[in-house]
Amino acid sequence: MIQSPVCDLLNIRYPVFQGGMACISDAVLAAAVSNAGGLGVIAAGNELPEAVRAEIRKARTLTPGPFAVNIMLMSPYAAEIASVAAEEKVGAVITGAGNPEKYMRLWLEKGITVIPVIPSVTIARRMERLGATAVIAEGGESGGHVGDLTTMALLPQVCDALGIPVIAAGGIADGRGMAAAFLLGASGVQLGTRFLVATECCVHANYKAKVIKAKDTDTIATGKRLGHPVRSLKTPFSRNYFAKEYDPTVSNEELEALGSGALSLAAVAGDEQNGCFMAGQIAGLVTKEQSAKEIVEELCGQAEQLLKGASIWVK
Ligand code: TUI
Repeated sequence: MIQSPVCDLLNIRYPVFQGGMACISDAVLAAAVSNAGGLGVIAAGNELPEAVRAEIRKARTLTPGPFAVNIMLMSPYAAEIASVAAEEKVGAVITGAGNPEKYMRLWLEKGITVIPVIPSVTIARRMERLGATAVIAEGGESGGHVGDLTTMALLPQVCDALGIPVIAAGGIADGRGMAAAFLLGASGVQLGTRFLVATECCVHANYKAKVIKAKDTDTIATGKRLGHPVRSLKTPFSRNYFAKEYDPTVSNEELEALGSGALSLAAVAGDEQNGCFMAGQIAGLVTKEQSAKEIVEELCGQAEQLLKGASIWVK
């Protein structure tokens, strides 16, 4: 059994977080992961604050376990959702795509565990100073909005710099990735791409099929020109976006407009032409749909065996 301080901190059985995927991670998926002993996460994405409140209340009817809300700080509703999370006294708040500094006191005063996603040591240090309970060090292998550093380089540097627990994200989809993250100093892992194909994940069937079919080189990071690169599967949408961002005749406003709504076209409509199918580089390792419980148990079982056997290399 793999146990870490993160399990005690959040009152969970396994130190496994489900990624808060905008448009995708709803109460049903979060509750399934929490019922499996991991930390389920509801993604607020660009949803309206009252829709997020409704998902939180729905999750409470589906699981007695703790779950988190992921607040995407680029959302125009981020401030209101920050208040909803505080009012609803969710077990934990995870933040992404920005600096949560102005909301931290509000959550901490309510006794809410605050876990920012961070892409660098500098930002990680700042979050620890502001009172973050733990951080998620997310490498650029991840799907969605990504930083520059790889998980392999970022994780040990963040672990050395901080005294609070570090959860690893980016490029992890099986027990090997989980064991490697623990050896690099992590005390938990977060997986997005693998949970995209969970039975309980509501994403369109075309999205799951694309992730299952993807191989190692099938993702691309677009949007660097706008300062917020996004990793997604190579599709007509992402190839067209990539070409346009290197075309000086295309304005930043046109690029912004091209990206808007594309994730929901993929997640809800399964639109293979115009949808943005966000997924991580590890998609090639994700080969079948499984229940959240099977995913969590298989992952932790494999990691346990690997960590137990790691001493074979030492003579
Ligand atoms: O947030 C994510 N991944 C996401 S958000 C998302 S929704 C979206 N849709 C369209 C365009 C853009 C986003 C899809 N995937 N991951 C967490 C993450 N956070 N990655 C990087 C960061 C981050 C970046 C900068 C965290 C903090 C930060 O701080 C900046 C500062 O100034 O302190």
